Parts: sequence; structure tokens; C-alpha cells
Amino acid sequence: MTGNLQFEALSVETLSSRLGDNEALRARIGKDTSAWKVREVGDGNLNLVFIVEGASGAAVVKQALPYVRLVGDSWPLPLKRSFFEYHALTRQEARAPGSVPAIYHFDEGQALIIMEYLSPHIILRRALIEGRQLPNIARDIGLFMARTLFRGSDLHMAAKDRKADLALFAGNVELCDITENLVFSDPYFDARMNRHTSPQLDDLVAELRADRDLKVEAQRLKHIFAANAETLLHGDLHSGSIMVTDSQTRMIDPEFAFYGPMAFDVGMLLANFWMSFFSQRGHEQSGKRDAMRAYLLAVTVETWVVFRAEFSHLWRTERTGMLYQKSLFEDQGDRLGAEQALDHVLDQIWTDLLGFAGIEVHRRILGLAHNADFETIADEDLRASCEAKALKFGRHLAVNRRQIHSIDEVNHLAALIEQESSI
Ligand code: SR1
Ligand code: MG
Repeated sequence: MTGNLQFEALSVETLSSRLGDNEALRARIGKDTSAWKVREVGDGNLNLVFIVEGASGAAVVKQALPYVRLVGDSWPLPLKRSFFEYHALTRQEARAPGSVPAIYHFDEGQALIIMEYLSPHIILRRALIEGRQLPNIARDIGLFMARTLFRGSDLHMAAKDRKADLALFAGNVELCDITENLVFSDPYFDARMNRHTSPQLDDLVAELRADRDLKVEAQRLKHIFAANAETLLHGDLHSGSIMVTDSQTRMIDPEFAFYGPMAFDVGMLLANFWMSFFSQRGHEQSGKRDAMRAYLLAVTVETWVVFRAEFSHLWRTERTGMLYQKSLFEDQGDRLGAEQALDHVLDQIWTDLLGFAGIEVHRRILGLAHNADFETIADEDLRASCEAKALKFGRHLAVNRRQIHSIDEVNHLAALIEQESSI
């Protein structure tokens, strides 16, 4: 298959004949296409994902569709998101080696990426729902975020290279548009595709939509998201975009990549740990999840500690960009000045990430794209109780983020709200 043919979606039936002459795939899994076994495993909202197994190995073929899979062809979505995903993956591999799947082939015309089959990895969200405590995720994800966010910014890159990438990823308009609407606006009014656990949450939803302070903060955060083109973001760094074993962590699916605020990736990621925390009460059929709740809060602490430490290390050793030049600080013998500036940058990330985390929690409970942490709780009253606590927590983060100064303070609040009998 060449890049010049008209786009055509692959299927389990056609994949072997259409990709049978692809040298990258043949080299990886074996040349005998009659031995290839194909499964479609995509469970995300947008794309097709195939696992292809041959005589000597396996690979993943991911293909974008010209519409939103979750909704159908009534919501067209450009194929070029595959181009942005491919270019984001190559940059993430360069900036945080070993943190993303290896790429074997990219076909822009067919919007497909052939990449490493991660096995026995599973999606992090699923592992957390099962109550699995993974020892390395905080460290691995904290390092990934610090390295990609720092090294994709004007703190590190040559200005002309960053501006070229800023221009490249500025084309990812439609995926940004999804985030701009689904995350920052739709949860706060009666948007067409919204849904929530009803009638249990009806009163709380009405209260949040009438909450002026919350709406203003959501729009201030949207403003930061849209206007602060600070670094190359993953753009959709939730627990469904991370694959894990007990010892390995891989970030996948950066099709929402664009230049935005550092705090967005960190906030979205931490929000997903906090949502997992609030959902655990709904997964206690085969035993209490107290230890899992404690683990999840510890993961948020360690992720933030690792992020800060690695970001600070890079600040001191790789600050080669045009911002906060060493010529103004260290080269003048003013090491403390550089540390003062670092504190300001980290403080800003901290304050903003809390806001992004708060609204990420809201959109997963009130908007179109819910998450399995809550959705798999079959008892609707129990689910609503978990969701209501998470909504209350999210509102506090979004509105009061400037008055919150430590992750322990956030986790103390989470624990207090979680222990309330009902909301
Ligand atoms: C219509 S896409 C809905 C959501 O799925 C993706 O994973 C992103 O999180 C997006 O917001
Ligand atoms: Mg995705």
C-alpha cells in the first residue's frame, strides 16, 4: 500500500492483503501473510487499532478514521491527526527515550502507523479498576512529563526549532477544538452530547451549571490552554493513554499533541488518579479498597515529586533555550536568581495544573466522553455517589487553586470528601 492511494479504512478481512507487501511489517512479524492473524482491539473514542500476529512476531496497526468513532460519521474528523500523532511520538521518543512504543512505519495517505505491540501490557485505567498497585508508574510518568514538557519548550530548544514545531502542530485544529469544547465548555451548560448519571446527579449538575465562579475559572483555564503555547503537549494524557506491566510504563496515543501550557498534561494525568481514587468505592465487591485508595494518593504525591525533581534537574543542566538564559544568572555568579525563577515557573505549573485537573474530573462525569472508572460501576446509586464526591472535589480545585499550596493539602481534601457518607 502506498501513500498515494485514496484513503480506505482497513478491516480484519482486508489488512493482510493490503499490508502484505509492507516491508516494515514483514520484517517485524514474518513474510508469510497466510500465517498472519488479525484482531481489531480499538476501544478508544476515535480510531481503528489492529493487532497483527505473524510467524515471527506481532505489531500494532493504528488507523485514523475520517470521523469520530464514538459518535459515527455525523461527526467528521480529519485524518491528519495521524500525522500529528506520528510526529509527536518521534519527538517524545527523542526527549524521553523508551517511554513510547517503537514506530516501524507511517503512511500519511492511509493515516496509519505501524508500531510496537506492547505485551503483556494493559491499559493503566483497567489495571487501576482491577485494584492493581503498580510500583513504577509515578516515577515513569513523572519523568516522561518533565522530560517532554521541558525539552519541547523555549527553556531548552533553539527558538527557531520551537517556532517551526509550534507552526507544525498548530495545524491540529480539530483535535484542539474537541478539547476546547468537550473539556472546557460543554460540562457547564446543557450541551447536546452531554450525559450524566440521572436522576441521581440532576440537582448537583444544575448547581454546577449555575456556579458563576466555576464557569469563570473554567473559561480562564480555557484561555490559558488556548493562549499559552509553551511546549509540545501529549494533549490527552489520561490513564487510558498509558500501557503498563508491573515494571514498564509506555505512553500512547498523542494525537491531540499541540503547543500548550505545561500544566495541562500534568493536571489531566493527576485528575485521572484522583478519579480512580473516588471510583474505588464502586469496585469493592470482592474486598475493601482502602489500600488501593492510599496507594493512589501516594502515586499523586510521587508523580508530582518526581516531576518537580526532574524538571529542576533539567533546569540546572539543560537550560539552553532563550528563556531565563544562564548568561543572566549562573554566568553572572547568580545561581540563586536561577533558582528563584525556577520556583516561579514551578509555582505557575502547580496552580494551573490544579485547575486543569478540576475541570478534567468534571468533563468525565458531565460531558460526552466518560471514563470506565465510573462507568463500570453497575449500581447507579453507588456510581452517582462516587461521581458526586469527585465533582465536589473538582469544583474545589478549579475555583480555589490559588489558595492550595501542597499536594498533601489536595489529598487531605480528597480523603475528607471521599469519607463523607453521601452527597
Ligand atoms: C470525541 S473524542 C472524546 C475524547 O476522547 C479522547 O480520548 C479525548 O480525551 C477526547 O476528549
Ligand atoms: Mg486516545
